[in-house]
Amino acid sequence: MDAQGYANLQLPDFLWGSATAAYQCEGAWDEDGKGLGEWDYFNHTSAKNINNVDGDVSCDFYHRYEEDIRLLADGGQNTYRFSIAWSRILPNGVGEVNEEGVAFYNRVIDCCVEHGVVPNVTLFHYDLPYALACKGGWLNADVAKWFCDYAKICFERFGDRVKVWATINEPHFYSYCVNMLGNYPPNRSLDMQSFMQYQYHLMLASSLAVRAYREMGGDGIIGVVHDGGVVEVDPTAEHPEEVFRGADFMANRMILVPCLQGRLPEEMDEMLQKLDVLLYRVPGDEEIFAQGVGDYIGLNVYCREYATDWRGGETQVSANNKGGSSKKLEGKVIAPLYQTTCDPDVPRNKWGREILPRVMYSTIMDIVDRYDNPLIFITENGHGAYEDPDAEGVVHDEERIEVLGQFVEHMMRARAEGANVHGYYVWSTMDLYSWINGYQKRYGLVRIDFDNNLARVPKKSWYWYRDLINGYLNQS
Ligand code: BGP
Repeated sequence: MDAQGYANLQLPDFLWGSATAAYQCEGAWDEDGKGLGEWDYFNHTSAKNINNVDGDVSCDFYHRYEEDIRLLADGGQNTYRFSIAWSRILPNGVGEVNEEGVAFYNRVIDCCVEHGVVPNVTLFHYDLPYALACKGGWLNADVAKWFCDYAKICFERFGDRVKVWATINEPHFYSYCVNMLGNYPPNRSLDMQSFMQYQYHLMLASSLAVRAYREMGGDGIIGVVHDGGVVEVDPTAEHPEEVFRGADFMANRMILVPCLQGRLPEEMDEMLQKLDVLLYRVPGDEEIFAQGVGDYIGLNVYCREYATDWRGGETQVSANNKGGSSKKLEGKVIAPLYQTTCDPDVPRNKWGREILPRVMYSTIMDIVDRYDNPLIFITENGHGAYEDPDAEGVVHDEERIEVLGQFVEHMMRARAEGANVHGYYVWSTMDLYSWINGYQKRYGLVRIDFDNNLARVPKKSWYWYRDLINGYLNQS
């Protein structure tokens, strides 16, 4: 969708907001008819829940959504990105609708509308119903249809008020954590075959839902949210073009090409052969991809993929799930395509991720140049930290303000140069459950006191963001 297409929608010229996801904030894990989710099961039973945390209560958004949405609106934000828990709508993933689940999201959406906040709704943010996980989840050949049937229910029930939809959050990173890192359920490690099959089915499911949305006469926009990390190649690499091609295929193109161009990447078969992967596809899939082009791409911008030549080792991956107590950095070797490397001059957060705000600009411009300047929303951008409040309970998160401020400047620079960017969402609206790391790693604009009745206290960054939004709105 081009700039004129966006202008024709009845949406603010720029969406300024923040984001959450159902499992990470709702709590109420077994209330009002909700079915078991894969994360409920994993966190309650698996030894691989290494930090021994869960989302059973979390911020209790399920009961306190009004307070959270009011705070968001008071902070000048005109949009809220949240996700729907599939197992609240369909406790078994398919079949009977749980009306109490529908009623909850109706309340949330109505509350947004009452506060003049545009709801931006993600249909799947990592939380598969357990009943479907038992049937192989995203590896099952029927999963695209299951997802599409669920999506259609959401379009029907909420589409009168929801005009911005995302099908799936981070198909690439989700598949990577589930199948390669093995830190998300069902914890497969270094399973390249499943990693690729997952992405394929996730994008097929997404395209099927996009097609269904149009067939149903949906009058909003629908796209995919990608963990958009631009590939940058170490200047000392011997084969920079090959490294770029391999890393970009692995990190981006299985998602960007289907979403923005309605097909599979032309290099896919060649790459899969090198990776020794046999992808299962059926006749008719290509047509679904062709008919399921997204209206926009959502980018969750945190860091880049900093790549260099493959040095001959076996495929391996690592992540830091222990925060400050670990010396591990994020990294990977993807034999025989490339490996990531470390720039010692770039600062890192306590979980080993680079803090490099300029990647916002390069991530956006890379997509502008190579995918015909599509409509873009920055659907997440955040800074994870350990935080302590002062005596009044206020968090002085100057570091977050500094880092996010730079990210926003780089986004605005891209916009000034013609990028079709129309939205920015801070991750996260309030402190919430961080996958694997739990409640120590905080991203929120609002502090949640998990030890004191889940009290909400805006952080310094909440005030900073409110003023920043006002500043930009007054300029336009
Ligand atoms: C994104 C996810 C979010 C959120 C964020 C921070 O990949 O879409 O759900 O969790 O990353 O990640 P983490 O909490 O693991 O640091």
